[in-house]
Amino acid sequence: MLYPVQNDKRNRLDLSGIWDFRTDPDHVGEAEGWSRGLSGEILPMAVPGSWNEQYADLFNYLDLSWYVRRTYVPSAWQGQRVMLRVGSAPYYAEVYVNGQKVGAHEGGHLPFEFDITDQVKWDEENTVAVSVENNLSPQRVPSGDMDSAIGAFASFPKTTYDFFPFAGLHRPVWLYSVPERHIRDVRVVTDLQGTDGVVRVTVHADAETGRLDLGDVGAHLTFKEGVAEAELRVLGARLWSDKDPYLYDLHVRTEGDHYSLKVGIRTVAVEGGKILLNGEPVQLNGFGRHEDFIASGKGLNLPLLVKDYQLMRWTGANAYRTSHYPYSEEEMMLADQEGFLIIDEIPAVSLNFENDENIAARLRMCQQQIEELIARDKNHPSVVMWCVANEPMPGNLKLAGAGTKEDYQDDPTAEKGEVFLNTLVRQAKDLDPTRPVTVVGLMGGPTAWLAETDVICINRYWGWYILGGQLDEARAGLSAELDRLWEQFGKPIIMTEFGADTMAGMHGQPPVMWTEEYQADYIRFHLEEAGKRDYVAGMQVWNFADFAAVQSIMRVGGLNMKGVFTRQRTPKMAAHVLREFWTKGK
Ligand code: GCB
Repeated sequence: MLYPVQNDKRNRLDLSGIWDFRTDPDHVGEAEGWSRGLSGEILPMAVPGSWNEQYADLFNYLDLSWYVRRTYVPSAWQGQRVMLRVGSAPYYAEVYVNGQKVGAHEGGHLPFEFDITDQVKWDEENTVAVSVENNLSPQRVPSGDMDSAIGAFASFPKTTYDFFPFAGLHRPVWLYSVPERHIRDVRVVTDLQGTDGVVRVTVHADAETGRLDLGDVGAHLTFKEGVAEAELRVLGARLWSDKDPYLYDLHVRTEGDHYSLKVGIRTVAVEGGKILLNGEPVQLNGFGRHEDFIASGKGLNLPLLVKDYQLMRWTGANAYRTSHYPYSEEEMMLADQEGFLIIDEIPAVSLNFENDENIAARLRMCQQQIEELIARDKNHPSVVMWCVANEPMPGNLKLAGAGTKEDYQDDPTAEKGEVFLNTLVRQAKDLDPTRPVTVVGLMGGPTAWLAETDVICINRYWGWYILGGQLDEARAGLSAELDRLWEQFGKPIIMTEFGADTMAGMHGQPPVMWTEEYQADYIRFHLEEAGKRDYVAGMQVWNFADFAAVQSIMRVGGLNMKGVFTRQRTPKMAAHVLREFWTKGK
């Protein structure tokens, strides 16, 4: 799937703005023809945006809702195929044009589109309607409405994770047009030979011939059954990296169509305890994050993106993980431009393996999400790794355990989880053999679940969920565990989460939990221990900023406060500690 562009052959019309909105808790909208227009209690609702943040009354509402907008389609588009594209609509959406259903999509955070050429009216306004619901269910990914989350983790809404399950049209809705005979897909894989960059391009198009141009290098394309391949050699290429994120413009032209995209020439590899970018060891230092902000919720918020990148750079970070779902395409493009190294994650957070019917449903959804994510993000130089699951959960978790086979010998979910996760890892490797694949492991979870991954990614809360308040003991526990994992796997280790909830403005001497001093000391000892170990290939703090959480006794004021910035983006003391470590010598 290609990101829609505006150029000499293609058109794009952004339908972002204020849409008509109405909740449909009784699910009568379809029968009553709401797809042709809403009546009754219509609310103005901003798109992109989460409805939960825009109206206090809708904060906890996750059920069916309708968005409607009217638009002309420019007459200049006649003769082209007209597409309707939705950037993200968690979780299940149905799309209508002029009252006719054109398609449906399941799963949030990834785009989907339909060819609506036959539905378009050229001389009058068209009605676009999208119904969306984000009901929590054990058969969805991520899952919810399960009884497994009890005790301290019981939350409202009843999720299996702690971020708030925002709902709505989170990314722009676009109309776009392409020539009748058009370019359907472009795949770019880059390699290095000496100082030359090799750019292999595969184009899928309804065409006989075409052309590639990248700077002053070009190639002719000859299509066979809709596919053409060519290799471009860039002599003395300027490589893409976190330090110099240089991008070339690649133009693909066929008889009737034109598509262009940015290309970063770079390689990623794993060797022993190192991750190599262009053959040189690189550290992935930064954060786990969330798409989250006041008023916009999980809605695309461009000024926030720019600000967040600037703040991450200020700390010295060069990497982050799209915890716990794919982020917007605009975010990925900014990462290409700004030189961030991304671990790109599907929405598989807190999978469990306890009910065969649910497991089968989740596996299907994870496989769909991997396919859609790789189709969407495959050409971004910033994406250096795929992550197919965050913290899959064994039935009988040994929180502070070593996660050995013996620890889990009586737990049937250990085996089921292994089969499930290995299936996902292999799928991602088959779809994209050019990038490492990982699973982010839960503290105490079975380490066997990580065996097929290329990089050992671990979330650990030494000094928070265990040994809270005891930083010296926590440091010893962390050190021993890191060395044990290195011995077991001999692969690079990234700490993809470590963090301490911290109430901004709360101070203490001695530094006790929740104070800024505690978080600063906690992060300092982690970075010190990581710095002593060559095989640690990155430290990613949980979290970049405080974020909206489900309500529970674990989360003060509805926030997870492990951010080194507040939700409003003011730094806590810990942000300065990161800056001290990560900008040293720069
Ligand atoms: C985790 C999860 C993350 C939570 C975090 C926490 O392990 O991956 O989603 O927010 O812990 O703060 O508890």
